[in-house]
Amino acid sequence: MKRNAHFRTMLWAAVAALALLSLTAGAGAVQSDKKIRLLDDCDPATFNAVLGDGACVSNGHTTFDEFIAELAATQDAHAWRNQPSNMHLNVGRSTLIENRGGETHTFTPVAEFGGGFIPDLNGISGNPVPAPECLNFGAIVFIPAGAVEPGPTAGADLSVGSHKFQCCIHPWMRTVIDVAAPGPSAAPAAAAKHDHH
Ligand SMILES: [Cu+2]
Repeated sequence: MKRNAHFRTMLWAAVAALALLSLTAGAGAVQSDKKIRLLDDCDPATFNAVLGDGACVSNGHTTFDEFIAELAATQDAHAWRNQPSNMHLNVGRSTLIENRGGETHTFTPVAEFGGGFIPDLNGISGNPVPAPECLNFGAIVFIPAGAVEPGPTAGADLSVGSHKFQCCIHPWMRTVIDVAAPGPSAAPAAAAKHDHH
């Protein structure tokens, strides 16, 4: 089928890029890291039949047809999601990105949410225009199933403000990280303490 061949081509490109990047999985987890989990529920038999061997390596239960049908109906495959989708991160705090699914995902910073690099999934999920960052293929970090990668650190990688991240394969998988300015909440407490006569 035409669509299947197309999926396979894109997946192969992703796997090739992954091999080039040779990421360091499972790098040292520090206790203060906040975790962001990338989740999916791919059924290996049906996903691999469409996408090729190794595309889905866990034991999920959503068949490829069910995945496509849910996307077509709701523009969202709910089991494919980032947890959390919103996070407050204090300055100095670091993150870990943990892929708990069976497919490869990305956690890519974008100026604005948009589609990823797989046109079929963009169309069916209602994200027709790719985020430019997802077309900058050499810079995309692929996180294979089961891998844990160091994520951004507030204050170092992320300035005070709001930062958007999405999967460039499944563009409805999104997280917003808000970094608050350090300190201001201490001021009212100090003022209140001073008011004692
Ligand atoms: Cu994904």
